[in-house]
Amino acid sequence: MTEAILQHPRFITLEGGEGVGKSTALSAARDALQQSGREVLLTREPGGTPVAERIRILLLENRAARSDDEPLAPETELLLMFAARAQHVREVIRPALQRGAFVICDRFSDSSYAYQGAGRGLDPDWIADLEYRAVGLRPSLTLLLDLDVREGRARTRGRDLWPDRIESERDDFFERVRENFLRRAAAEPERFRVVDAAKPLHNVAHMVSALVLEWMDSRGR
Ligand code: Z5A
Repeated sequence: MTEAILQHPRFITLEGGEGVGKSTALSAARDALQQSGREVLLTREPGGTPVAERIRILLLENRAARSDDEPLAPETELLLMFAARAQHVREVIRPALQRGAFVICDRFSDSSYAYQGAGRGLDPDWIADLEYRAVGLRPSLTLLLDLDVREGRARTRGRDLWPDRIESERDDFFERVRENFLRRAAAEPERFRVVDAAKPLHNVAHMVSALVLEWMDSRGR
């Protein structure tokens, strides 16, 4: 079924755990792509449109901190991720690709396989079905920033007064997420490039830029 998903040649995603340095990597990827002379759109998930940003609030607000509130069921979390993604693809990503832009998205469906599939234990076949029916689009390049879980969490510790709902998970949840990302990268070496995010920030940025330029060269820019 997933063979029918369109792998768009100008669609790029960034993936990885917490604190891996996606913000710097996004800027480096954008700067490299701008050498093509085309428009480059940066966007993020969950979010990227007004409706999807409202769903993001629902997904990330730390309801456990409020005793009067009910927890979000894993199934609800997955469906909300895909509701936001369907809206984002229809309203922002597809129109940008259709007008000839490159689109770089901070997280996409691989995060759902990693967090809701491996992290929460939901069936990956269900996720594949949602990906096929509600999204129908895949990146042709995915940069996976890989880092030891504890090191990533140490980088973001203290940044937020209140960690969001997913950030509040335990280390073993994030170990499953990391392992799933790496397994997906090994299964699809043509699409994924794994970047060692333990290196200093400027090295990570340089590596991302080199990988994007190499990828553009391989497809004749
Ligand atoms: N999620 C999901 O469950 N399912 C899905 O389908 C999707 C998402 C799409 C999004 O929240 C959450 O939603 C995310 C997954 C889930 N939850 N988690 N965890 P977000 O967008 O707010 O969170 P994030 O994507 O994880 O972002 P982040 O924690 O901010 O990570 P980052 O973007 O990689 O971090 P950064 O801001 O670039 O760097 C963090 C800090 O580390 C900063 O102070 C940097 O200066 C420092 N840093 C970064 N790199 C280095 C290096 N190389 N050396 C030293 N210090 C560094």
